[in-house]
Amino acid sequence: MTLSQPSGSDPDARASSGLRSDPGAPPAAPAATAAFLDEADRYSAHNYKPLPVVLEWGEGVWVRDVEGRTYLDMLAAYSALNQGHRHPAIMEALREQAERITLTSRAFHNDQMGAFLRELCAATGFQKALPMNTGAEAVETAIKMVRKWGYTVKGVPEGQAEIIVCTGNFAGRTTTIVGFSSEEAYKAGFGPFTPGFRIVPYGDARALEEAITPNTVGFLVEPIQGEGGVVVPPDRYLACTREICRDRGVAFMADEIQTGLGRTGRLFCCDWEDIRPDVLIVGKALGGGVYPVSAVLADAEYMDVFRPGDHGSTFGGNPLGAAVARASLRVILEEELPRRSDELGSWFMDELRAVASPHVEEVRGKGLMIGVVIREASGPARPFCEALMARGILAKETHHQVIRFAPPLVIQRSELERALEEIAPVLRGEGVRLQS
Ligand code: IF1
Repeated sequence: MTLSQPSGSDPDARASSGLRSDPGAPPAAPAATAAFLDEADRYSAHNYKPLPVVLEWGEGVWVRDVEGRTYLDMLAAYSALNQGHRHPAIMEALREQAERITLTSRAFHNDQMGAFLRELCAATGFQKALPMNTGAEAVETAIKMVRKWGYTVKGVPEGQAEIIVCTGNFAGRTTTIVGFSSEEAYKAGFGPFTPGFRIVPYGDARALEEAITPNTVGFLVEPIQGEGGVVVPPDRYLACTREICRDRGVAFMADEIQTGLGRTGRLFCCDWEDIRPDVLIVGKALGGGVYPVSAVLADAEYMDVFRPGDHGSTFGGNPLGAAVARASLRVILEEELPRRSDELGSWFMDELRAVASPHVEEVRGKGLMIGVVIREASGPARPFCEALMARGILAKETHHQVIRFAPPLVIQRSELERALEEIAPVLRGEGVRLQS
């Protein structure tokens, strides 16, 4: 049985549509696909090892490859597609603004940035925002802000500021950020690194307390670690560490680039413990899957350390990104994506846990940010993702053992039910080239 073509889909959709129940090891790439793979292999740096699928069309939760095969997108570009592929309201905002003006630089004002930041501050409850483009740029911006706050407000000696991060962190790929990664694979060959960072075990509030010195200016933490393997910290970890930071005059910096904007079942993952960070970092879905938009949010105590000319970027705050971000935020709020994520995610995790499989060690996550941990004895998660792909489900492994399920938050329950019909047999090992 296959699903009917997604509603309103491209009329000239070709070949087999919907999910397929034709399990088995991934077939050798068909001719059209192979040509694209060869071209990418020839001209692109080999900094990724993507699944051998070449996508040419997407709408909502569905994507289609150059062979005409349709897939359910269970990765959503690592939570940059919370609103789904080409959401109509976001595409309309993109088209309409593209007909007016797309880029001014910050040498001049534009008529979209102020409204975007006003709406973003209203949605997050912060006084001010600094718009950037990628998540890494926003993290770097937050690091510069709390360092300067440390020197000019807290009184830390110039050049001595320390920021505490956690084992298993992932905050982007710049050399400063990978410099405080606990993953050698992200660091190898890229040194020397930026000083001023300390690493403590994720989930251990006491370790944070013991690592704070008079020069500590910030604690940078993901409320759930995505790349780290969808690692949910112990209950009250965020509330405890937030309190420690308040007591010790350290900025609590929440990296919600992946967990934010509805992904975990609340607008922000910090909302689960009713905590308000000093600094909130957002990105990914803020751009609605069509444009890179990120931002740092904080109150004036922190944000006002910036003076004209001491930070910026060519595209930060551009009118096209701002118009898209306004529509992206509106969709998240008006379509109640956080509530959908919470309700569908709870149900979906229960269903995944009910799959009797000797290969699954644990199902964990919050909302529609889910990780299925494959036992070491069953080998890495990659072959399971390849078997899922053969059945029309696109998912990505992280940290070798974890299959990440994070579909667009606009997904329907019926689509998840259909997906489970293909996911369950794969989790039980059907069609999986188990590598011991
Ligand atoms: C890749 C990972 C996810 C992030 C958090 C900041 C950033 C990210 C919590 C930086 C970005 C992306 C980067 C992308 C794959 C993806 C990823 F596997 F790399 F780690 F999602 F888990 N904070 N995550 O997750 O944002 O600069 O990319 O806009 O680099 O391979 P960015």
